[in-house]
Amino acid sequence: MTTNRTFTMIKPDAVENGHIGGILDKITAAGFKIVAMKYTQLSKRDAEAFYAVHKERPFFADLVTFMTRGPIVSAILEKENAVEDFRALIGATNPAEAAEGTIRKMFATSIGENAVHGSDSDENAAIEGSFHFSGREIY
Ligand code: RTP
Ligand code: MG
Repeated sequence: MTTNRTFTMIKPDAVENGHIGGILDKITAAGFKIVAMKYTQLSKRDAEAFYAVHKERPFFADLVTFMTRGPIVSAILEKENAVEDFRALIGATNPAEAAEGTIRKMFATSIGENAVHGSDSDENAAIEGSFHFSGREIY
């Protein structure tokens, strides 16, 4: 297994509910190293571009409204098998279906407001990481 990277966001619901610390604890306890991190807020244009793959889906407008309504924490994480292991750590998209002990089971509210994002492939991890961070912000 090779060490690689994934990209995550702590979404506005989790920030509003005071879960930044709890989620970062779970991430670091699972062996992920934070190589970039910022506290920021997405513009409508940012969110539409970031989630462009979902633009034809019925939930797209709600997703953009949700993701722009308050600050997020975005980060690049490094670990062996990072993308797959992080998807396992966050759990299913719908927290009602997420396994016990996963971040979404512990901290998410609903299928739409589900606390965290995790990249779904190495290719998307690289695209999403460079969408949020310049080379000088990654250590
Ligand atoms: P993410 O990209 O945020 O890590 O989530 P995911 O892969 O588990 O889910 P995806 O299918 O990529 O959906 C992206 C985000 O859109 C919102 N969503 N709402 N109301 C709905 O039925 C619905 N379905 C998806 C969620 O915020 C989901 O994480
Ligand atoms: Mg996704």
